[in-house]
Amino acid sequence: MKAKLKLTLFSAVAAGLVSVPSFAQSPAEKVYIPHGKYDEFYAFLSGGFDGQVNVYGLPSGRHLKTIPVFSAYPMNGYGYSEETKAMLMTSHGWIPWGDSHHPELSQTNGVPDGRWLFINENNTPRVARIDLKTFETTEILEIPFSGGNHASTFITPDSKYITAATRFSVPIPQKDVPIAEYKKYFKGTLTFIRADKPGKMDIAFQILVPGYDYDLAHCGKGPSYGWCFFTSYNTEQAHTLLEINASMKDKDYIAAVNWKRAEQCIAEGKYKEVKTKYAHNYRPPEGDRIARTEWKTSVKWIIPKECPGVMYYLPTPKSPHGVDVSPDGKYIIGGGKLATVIPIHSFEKMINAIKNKQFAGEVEGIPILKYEAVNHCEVPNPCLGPLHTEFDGKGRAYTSCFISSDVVIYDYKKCKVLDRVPTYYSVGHLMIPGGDSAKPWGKYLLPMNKITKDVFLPTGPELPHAAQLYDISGSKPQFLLDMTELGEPHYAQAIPASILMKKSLKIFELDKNTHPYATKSEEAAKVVRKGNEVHIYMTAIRSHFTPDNIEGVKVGDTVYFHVTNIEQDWDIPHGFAVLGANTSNLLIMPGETLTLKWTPKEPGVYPFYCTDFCSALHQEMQGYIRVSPKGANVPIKYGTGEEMHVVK
Ligand SMILES: [Cu+2]
Repeated sequence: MKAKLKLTLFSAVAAGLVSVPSFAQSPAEKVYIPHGKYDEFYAFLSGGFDGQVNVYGLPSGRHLKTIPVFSAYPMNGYGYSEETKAMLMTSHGWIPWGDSHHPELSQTNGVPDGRWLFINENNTPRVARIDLKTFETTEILEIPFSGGNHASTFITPDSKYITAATRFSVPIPQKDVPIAEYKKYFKGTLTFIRADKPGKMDIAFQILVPGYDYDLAHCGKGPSYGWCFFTSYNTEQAHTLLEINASMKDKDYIAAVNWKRAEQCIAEGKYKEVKTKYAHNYRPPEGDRIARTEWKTSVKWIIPKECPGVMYYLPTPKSPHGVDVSPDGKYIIGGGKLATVIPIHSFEKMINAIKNKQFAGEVEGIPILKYEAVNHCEVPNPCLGPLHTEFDGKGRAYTSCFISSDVVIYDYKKCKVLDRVPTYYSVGHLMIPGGDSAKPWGKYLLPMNKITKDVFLPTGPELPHAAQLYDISGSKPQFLLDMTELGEPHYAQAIPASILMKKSLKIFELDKNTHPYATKSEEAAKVVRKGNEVHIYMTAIRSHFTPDNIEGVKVGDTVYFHVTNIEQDWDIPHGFAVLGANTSNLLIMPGETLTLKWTPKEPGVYPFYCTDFCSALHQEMQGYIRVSPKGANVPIKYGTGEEMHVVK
């Protein structure tokens, strides 16, 4: 009888008639992706101090790709090739490193749509756009009048704007002043960047604000559409020993910015056009795919006093870090690093408080609203060191807690703690797929931790950063996986694979390659001397370069290898490296042209080769370039497998 019952239950489960409680599957089964199947989500984790974005599959936790953004990347030559160098240009010169922080997917109606991923750079203030067809960085915009760009790149639900803000206030405009005169000279800026026009990313306006530290942001949606919220700390305006001096006050502020009102002020001419210089770098995703820098020369400043209604301060305990808006747009949650409660503000109460002028004061023309007038509730005894909050779309908020190393789960309307899960250890950001959008997909929770000891095999003084994957689809969160991370992720985003997979580009069409040095057939390959420059129009196809023998280069020449991969098959890149090149290799995708600049110093014969194992005869994919002494009369000669063409 027992056996029969088992069989019947089994058949019912198999037929999908009975839903299996999520615990029926072991954690290992839930993260195992059998051969031939794919992960359910793409997850984009910032690389922190590596300046990149790292892409993982969820739930497997497999690393799929590193997308170079603010740092040069030897793996594929990003930042080194002639076509990508300009991406790293700034008003401080060429900067091949960055500190990437908060990735944000583009949205339509508040829902991630898979067009682009944005991410900010903290150290040299910049924002970037990644095209999710190619998983390549296509655009980087520098932010002037900023001393570190942290509260970025949070997006409006229509992708119209992404945010930026000064983390460190500085003299604005910069000037030589005593640091002790912080209160007199130091200011902050909140920046709104037009983001929905690829290739035309631009600063719409900056709001000049008091000299606090502006930390994180999130924009309103639904009823709070038209507003963005920024946390600030150091309202004490300390300039030294901030760990004590910026922790004096019980409350700092969340700045609520009415960007619709800012747009009105711009339209009415209530702004100041300020001269400056900053870089806008754009690499078109098709055509010649050559990055170029355009120098921008001014921004529009809004002074809050001159644009009343543009912003308000919401007192928030204590040194708040994250600010997160619930999926319905009605609640604004502050994560006060030093607070004993999690304050939840109500957007509706905020609007009423503004209407009824329930002000507790004013700073530089910015009204400070009364805490009691805007606060919906305080979550009591949540955890220690609350930082960031994500949402599962089912009325629950998840806040990471650095000091107590856990994630607290609560009903944000009733302000009632429901559960908590441990992290190993000292969690910073956390991510739920779609967890900061209007419609979270929920399902998984990924706390990202700062300290890892005891989790992985020791690797000397430095350990990889770690994340824990939880299944949150059931009534209790279930621990699934310890994941290693690259760099130090600050925040992440995830989107169902089904949205991105279908638009993922497989090759660049050779016909549409408009690079001026593209070589579309082996017959077209050639070597051209222009004074001291030698341009090599080269093709790569399994398993040879054309030309693979080159002579007539002299010491004192600058050689440009313009290599076109003329393959038109998916997943057949060729690489290119030449002895003595002091930058990087190139990794050239099918249909693409990339250029390596090479300056030989001594006469000799130098080998070059394909760096990407492309076929059984990949090791044979090599060639030689002869370099003669300065003033030698060796003519330009080139060829592959036949008599050399001589250029007379
Ligand atoms: Cu090859």
